[in-house]
Amino acid sequence: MKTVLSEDHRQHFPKGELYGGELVLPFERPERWDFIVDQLKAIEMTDFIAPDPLQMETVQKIHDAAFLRFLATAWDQWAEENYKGDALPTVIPARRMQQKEPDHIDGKLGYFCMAIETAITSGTWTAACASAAIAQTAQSLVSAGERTAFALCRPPGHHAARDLYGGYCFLNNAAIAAQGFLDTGADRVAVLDVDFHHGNGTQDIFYDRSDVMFASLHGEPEHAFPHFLGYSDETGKADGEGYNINYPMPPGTDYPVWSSALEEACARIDGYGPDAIVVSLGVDTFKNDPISFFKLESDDFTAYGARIAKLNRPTLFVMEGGYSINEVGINTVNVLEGFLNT
Ligand code: Q9C
Ligand code: ZN
Repeated sequence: MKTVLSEDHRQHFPKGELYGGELVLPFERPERWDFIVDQLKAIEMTDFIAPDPLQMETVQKIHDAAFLRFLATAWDQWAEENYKGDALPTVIPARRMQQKEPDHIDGKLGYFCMAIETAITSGTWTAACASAAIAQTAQSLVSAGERTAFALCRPPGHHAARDLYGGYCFLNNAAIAAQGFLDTGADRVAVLDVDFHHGNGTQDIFYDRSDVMFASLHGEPEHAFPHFLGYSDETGKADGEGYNINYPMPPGTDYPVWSSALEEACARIDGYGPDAIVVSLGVDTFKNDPISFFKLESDDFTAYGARIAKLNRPTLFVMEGGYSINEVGINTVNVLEGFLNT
């Protein structure tokens, strides 16, 4: 199996994340990547390759032009204000306010965010583009006939919508990869999102489309970020009706419960008959994850990797979340090993 990765991810490392009323060391930090790479080296089942240059045409099919312009220029605009910290939003266009992009960076940050914990730094755009290029390159390997590939993306992507960043995400790597499959001859693509958090961005991007099925297993919005999407009655609209499937689950959910939802999701995906599967692979379902409430054990990750392999379709794994630093590598690589050994 090939792993696509880049050192450029280190360019995104905010000094703080807004959490519990404090600026804390970001949960989503470069060290996560090091633990995953170390574990990939330990299992000796993967070759490491660098991404090809980013193909912006595909990115432009997933994200709005104004949003991409904002991400590309946000840091420079912020720097002009001579603020002391990294770029964080303060004001958002809440209910009954105008949805118009302002000129001032303080307004733009709020206009384009879906959550305010995520800071933009001088290197954020470089890292986000490298992350998307990784997903594209890994997708092209699978389109060219590889059974699977691992896109070691950082920053993650599944909370990013057409015109929204936040939840540690800027460009939706999994959505960009799904679009890449379609542009390379696939008729149908399934995105299976196993990150603890609902993939609100991916859902929103494909909500009215039947060429991408989105299935997500996640913490109930009543209790879990992103709180404002991910209910089971969100089934798609227009052409996309019936192609969006959410499995929200309560605090304390363990593998027997989680894996029965996975079983249902797999049955739906099987019935859809996709030409390729994109797995939004977050390992924040782990029992010791500091910001999540599912109870998966490390061995459970191996088991569900094997279950995904039984779908028997070309499968791209795209890295999303997972914040229990010491186990993020083991749990991620367990999924890949479970898949490869099946
Ligand atoms: N009290 C991903 O896993 N903060 N993003 C949650 C919980 C944001 C997660 C705070 C979590 C974002 C890609
Ligand atoms: Zn997550």
